[in-house]
Formats: sequence, C-alpha cells, structure tokens
Amino acid sequence: MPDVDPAWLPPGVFRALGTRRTLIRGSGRLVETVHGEAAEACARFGGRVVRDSGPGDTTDDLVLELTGSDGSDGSEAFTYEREGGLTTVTASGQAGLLHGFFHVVRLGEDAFRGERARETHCPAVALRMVDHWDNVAVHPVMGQVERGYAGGSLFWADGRARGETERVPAYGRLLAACGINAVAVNNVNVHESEAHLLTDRIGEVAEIAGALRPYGIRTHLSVSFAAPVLLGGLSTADPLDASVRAWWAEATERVYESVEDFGGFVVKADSEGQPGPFAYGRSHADGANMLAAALAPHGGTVHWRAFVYDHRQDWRDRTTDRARAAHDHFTPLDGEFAANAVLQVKHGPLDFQVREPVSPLIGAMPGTRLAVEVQATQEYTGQQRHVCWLGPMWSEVLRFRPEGEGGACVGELARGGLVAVSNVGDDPFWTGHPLAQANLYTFGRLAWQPDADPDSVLDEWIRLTFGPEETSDPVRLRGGLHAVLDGSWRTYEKYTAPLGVGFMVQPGHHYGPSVDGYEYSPWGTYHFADRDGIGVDRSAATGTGYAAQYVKPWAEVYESPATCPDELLLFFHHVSYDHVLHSGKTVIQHIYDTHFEGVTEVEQAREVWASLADLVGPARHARVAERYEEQLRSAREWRDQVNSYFFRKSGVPDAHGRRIY
Ligand code: GCV
Repeated sequence: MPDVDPAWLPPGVFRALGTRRTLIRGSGRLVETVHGEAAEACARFGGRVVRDSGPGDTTDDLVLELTGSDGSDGSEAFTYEREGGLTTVTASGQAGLLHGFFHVVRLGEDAFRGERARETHCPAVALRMVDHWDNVAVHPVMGQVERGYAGGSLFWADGRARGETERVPAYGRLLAACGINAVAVNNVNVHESEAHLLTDRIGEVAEIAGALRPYGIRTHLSVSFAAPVLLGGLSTADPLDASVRAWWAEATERVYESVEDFGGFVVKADSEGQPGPFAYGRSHADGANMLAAALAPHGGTVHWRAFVYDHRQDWRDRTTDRARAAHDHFTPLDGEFAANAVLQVKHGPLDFQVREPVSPLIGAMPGTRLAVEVQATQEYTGQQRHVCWLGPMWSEVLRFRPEGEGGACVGELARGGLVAVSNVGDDPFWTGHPLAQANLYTFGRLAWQPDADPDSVLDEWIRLTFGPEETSDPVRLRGGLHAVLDGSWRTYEKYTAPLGVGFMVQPGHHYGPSVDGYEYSPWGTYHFADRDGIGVDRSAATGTGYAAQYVKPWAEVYESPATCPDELLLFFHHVSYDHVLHSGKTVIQHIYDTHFEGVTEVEQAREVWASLADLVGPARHARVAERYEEQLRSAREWRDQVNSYFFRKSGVPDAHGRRIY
C-alpha cells in the first residue's frame, strides 16, 4: 500500500484474522480481493488461507463462503455466526462476502470468541456514495477541489487522471471497509475540462473505475446538462428534443463500453449558474428522465440534485425565502420521475450549516426515490482546521421522522441512497485534519445502518485506527479521543452562528466569522438582526410560510416560538433579544454564554490532545496540535466578533460582566 496514513486499516487490525486459518469458498473478482487481503494478513501474522480447491480443505477458525452459484447477484448481505469454535461468514453475492470479511476485521479478536447465533447483516440503504467535488483542472477560484480542505484531488492532477496505481485502490479499500459502495469522481459544477470526461476523456474515468472496482465500488460521473451543445455540437440541450435524447443515449452507451459497471450520472442543473431544463421551458422531471432513459438499458441511475434556488436574490425582497425553494420546485413533480432517477436532496433546506432543520422535501415526495446528501467536507464546520465530528448531527437527521412518531425516519425514506460530499484529498492523512477521518468512517457506517448509535461508531473508528499496535495505552488514548471528539459538533455550534440562524461566515471561502458577510448579498442567507432582535420569520402566520411545508406535527411545532426547539429558534422566528428560551435564558445571554463556553471547550480539548503526545505518532500529533492552535485562534475570533456585534446591536450587557469589545 502507498505511503499514506492507513487510517482505520492499520496492519494491526488484521492480527486476529491473520493469526488464524481461513478457508475461502467461491470465486470471482471480489472473492479474489478477499483472498488477497486474508493472504496478506496471514503472511504478516503467521496464519494460513486455504481455498476450496480440494475435499480435504478444512479449518478450525474461519470460513468465508460464497453461496450463490457465481456470486453475481449483486447482494451485499452476509450472514455471520460462530458455533463450536468456528466463525462462518456466508454471502450469496461477492460484495456480501467482501463486507462480511470487513465485518470480521472490525470485530478483531471478538470474531473468534464465544458462540454467536447466526446474524444476517444487510445494508439498510443500497447506494452509499461519496461525491467528490474535484475539478480536473485547477479552477481559478475554487482550486483543485471545490470546498476541499485536504490538499489536491485524489483522482486528478495537472489536468488529467493521476494514473497513480496505489492511492486510489487504497482509498477504495478504506471505503469498502466502512461500507461505502459508490464514488462520483468529479465536481457537480462541471467546467469544460470535466465535461469531456463523458466522451473523449472517458478512458480516464475508466482508469479510476478499474482501481476502485476490486473493492466493490461503482464509479459515477457528474455531467453537464448542456453536454449535447458543449460536446456534441447540437444547437439545443432540450430534454424533449429527439436529437438531444439520441445524443445522450449514444454517449451513455459509449460510457458503458469503457466502464461496464458504471453507476450513473450526478447532475446539478439550474443551480448556481449550471445549465438545466428551465432554459427550454422544461421541468426537472423532463431533464432527469431524459438521462434516466439513456442509462436504463445499462442499469445506471441518474442522481438529480434538488439544490435549486435563486442565487441572485435581492436582499430587500422579503417575499423570497431560499429555504422554501427545493420543496416549491420539486413537490409538484412527485410521481413524475423515472424509476432509475433519484432526487438527491441536501439534508437541510439551506446549505450544510452547523444547525438546520431537516429538509421538508424529505418525506414530501412518496412517489419519488430520494437520496439524502450530507457534507463530510467541512465547508461550514471548520474546514478541517477545526475538530468537528459530525456523527451526532447526521444521526439526528437520519432518525428524524417527518411525520412524527410512528412515521418513517429519514434513514428509511432515503430509498435512493445516502451521499456524502467527500472530505478526502491527496493529503497523506487523507482528510487534512487527521481526526476528520472519523467523519468519513462514520458516514459509511451510518449509511449502512442509519439507526446505528453514532457514539459506538466513533468508538469503533477509534479502536481500529488506534489499536494496541498503534499505541502503548489504548485505554487512555480512547478516553482522550472521546473527550475531544464526542461533543465537538456542539462545541463548534456554540462559538459560531447561534440558534440555527446560520451563515455569518466570510463570503466566498466560508471560513471564519463575518456576521453581516451575507446580510446584503444575493444568496438568500440572512439573519435580519437589528437593535431589537434577530432571526428569520418563517412561520405561516406572519413569515415566509416555510414552516407550513412540513406536515404535522412539525408544521405546528415549528410554527410557534413557544414550541420551536431552542436550537432552531432563529431559523424559524424573529425574536427579541430578551426572548426567553426553553432553557430559561434570554436569547442574548444564550449568545454570550455559548460563545464563551465554546472557546473554553476548545481550550480544554487542545489540552487533552497535548496530553496524548506520548500515545500518538509524532506526525499525526503535530498535525492535530497545529490545527488546534488555529481552531482556538478562530474560535476566539468568532466569540469576540459575534458577542461584540450583538452587544453593539442590542446594548444589553453580559450578565456576568465578561469582556466584550
Ligand atoms: C459544488 C454550496 C457550495 C458550493 C457547492 C454547492 C452545491 O453552495 O458553497 O461550492 O458547489 O453548495 O452543493 O452544489
């Protein structure tokens, strides 16, 4: 494997398996991957792998068995049991065997202890994808990776596919080990060089697909809706035009000639300047269905993003509410999307803020397959300079029930998949901030099982990444890592935009505080603070009506400040600074208190990390320590700017007389 951080697969995690005797039954590409993995572990630790070549092949320890005739049924399910001292994993599909293998790896010694009745493991969500916002050519403003905080692209450098033989397979291996099975390899903002990946540069996509395939990862591509014009020389990209449809059908067929198991297209249309069907007076269902028709004969899927809103809004216009946009645009189209068209919805109505309500679109389109998109890359949550483990936030989203108790939860409604915007680049630690690896791992495990306990997932990540072979005192290290990670999302929330109001970041790059940075901008992201109060009135009675996009009970819960949860109060309501929260504090005192607390928590976390210096490799320790310095500097800046801003607006002093500027 290349000279990059092994992340959650350091050699030590294979010790339990590598010291044992494993029998592998079955054949096929992914079975070979399992065999290769097991053989490498055994070569390192002294165990043995045998294949089902002869009747005398037996084992006392572990059987990995493909039960389907050729394992090509696509199933990712596997069974796991331990009886009479023998651990057995069976799967009818090769992918199931691969996931079963990594299940054993994750269990470590526990996989070989005691007895365990047969369990069936099956992913709750069939498609578990990471979307890379990677540009092929360096973009003058966005750089190589849009919203990327981990160096350059893993896939692209110098305007073409890296052709690196080691790092991409290593990435596929890490993804498979946490349950991810699909990758989109380029930015949804499709610039010219990326557009060509669909046609004359498909060979480069095929190279990447070839490197990911041995780990059961299918490759997807973001395409430009205007491709027939840009690449095909047609005069229109109208989705109902016969020549346009024929162009897509042919282009798609050629894609499958190069990438036989190609997953499909990801499309950002009519959004932030990207072309789309509106230009031709067509609906987004027309656009998505055209691509779905091209993909259908090959078993592909189009992921059509619902992130459609007016990004040229006049800030004086109080009638337009960006939060309403996806629901307004898409619910009238429910039932019109083809079976292989998935509507990909951001988990919140705005844009991956540290706190947003769950998008009301999720649950409002029963006749449409929805995928839910979260953001592992920390665009608004500290840009991988701050520790911000997002597991608790994602878990809250996935467990949210749009129709209240008794209704389905988001994890169940995401029939079209769970998607994370990738936080990975060509950084040796993969994610820039080494602790941000936990976000990618957690996403994969929650995508496999959305109701999993995020704290247990984090614990698993810690145990794998920092096992006994990586540190002299795993128990102390584990305690320290929980101390710095468990509450880090809430800490981040405390020192940034309060009570769900969002944004307040510096325009453009979105790092660091600027309370009014987006207040008079065209992007539709306002907080409306004045001398008396703050927040956006999204009630049906007096505001934008956004709250009424929910059904009961949430439409009622969010409608009134009396019932709206504190953490979302300013998302839904404009209230005075002396409004008393359910917590018993006034809004202004809450702002002051949380901002002081947030900084104190960062100071404490930095100290905890410093105390772990003897337990973590020096390069990793130094990288995190250096980032803590920046996090603390930035958190203080947030605290002082936010507190001063609201003190100056409101004139209300801090009840505890702390320093406000
Ligand atoms: C890829 C936000 C980000 C953009 C991103 C966009 C999207 O607006 O700031 O960089 O573009 O979301 O999700 O398409």
